[in-house]
Amino acid sequence: VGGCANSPDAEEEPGNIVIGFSQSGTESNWRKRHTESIREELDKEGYEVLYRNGFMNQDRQIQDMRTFIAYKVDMIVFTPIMEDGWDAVLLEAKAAGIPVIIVDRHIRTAEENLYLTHIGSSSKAEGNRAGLYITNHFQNSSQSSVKILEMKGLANTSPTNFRSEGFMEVISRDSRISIKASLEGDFIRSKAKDVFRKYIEENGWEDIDVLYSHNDEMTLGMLEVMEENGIVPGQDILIVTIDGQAEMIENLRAGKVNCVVECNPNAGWYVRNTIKRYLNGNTIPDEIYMPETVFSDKGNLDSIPPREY
Ligand code: GYE
Repeated sequence: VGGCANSPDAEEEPGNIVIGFSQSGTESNWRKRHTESIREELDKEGYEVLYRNGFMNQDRQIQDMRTFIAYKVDMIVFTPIMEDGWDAVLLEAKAAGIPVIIVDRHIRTAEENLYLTHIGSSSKAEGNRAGLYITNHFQNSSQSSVKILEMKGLANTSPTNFRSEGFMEVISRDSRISIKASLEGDFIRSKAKDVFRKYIEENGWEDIDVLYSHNDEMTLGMLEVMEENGIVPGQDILIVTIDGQAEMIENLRAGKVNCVVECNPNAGWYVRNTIKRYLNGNTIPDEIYMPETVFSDKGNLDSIPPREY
């Protein structure tokens, strides 16, 4: 009975499964929660996790994956910082017989079947939801034009591309609504703050009706700039932001932002379940989307679940 090191079942025991987890960085509270969620759930399952932080550097992330391949881990879970540039290392993993699960961001590859599945958000649906809040908000307004300032995340990443695409798809249904300027804040608070401050110095802010920001960290930086400039956030400028960090929910309740489109960082359970099902021989779907919602000043402020990030 149990505990015998030579038991033929020994290899089936979760304790023997080693997962390499390569995270893209620690740029936001959202990201920290994403990392914790995955590590917690894999620990609960008894998997051994080798964790590496790529510190927002793709070369470093590729190096981390090569380390996992050299260690002959059983599976690799990775959050690709950029969309392109992964083919070579994924081919190496494939040649080594190591299945790869991509979490959060999407990749573009020239080759087929380089990974088992993708688990994350539909960034396009998030962009759609952000657009819907705005088109609904102005539906009955007599305003003849609505000008949006878009603060984009990091270029050449799937959340940035899809959040723009989904948003455009919806706002283009109302010819009064348009994007006045798109700035790049890289998903980073200090970067968005600097870029927005410079924008205001050069262009003023009076003709901006709406801020659409691709993540909360950037929005937080921009709120500081608004305060410096005597702009009343949520009133002078309508604010729609993506993620749903605790601090942003407080701002929503305080009326400083108008709509928070949730991006769900709690991928851990889905990753754990997928690995378990795969190891048990089940077929895994190509795409696993996680549930997400919208919180806004249009009615559901009392039903926001507590946030741990
Ligand atoms: O919205 C942002 C983070 O890739 C979906 O990255 C993720 C985004 C998230 O920095 O806060």
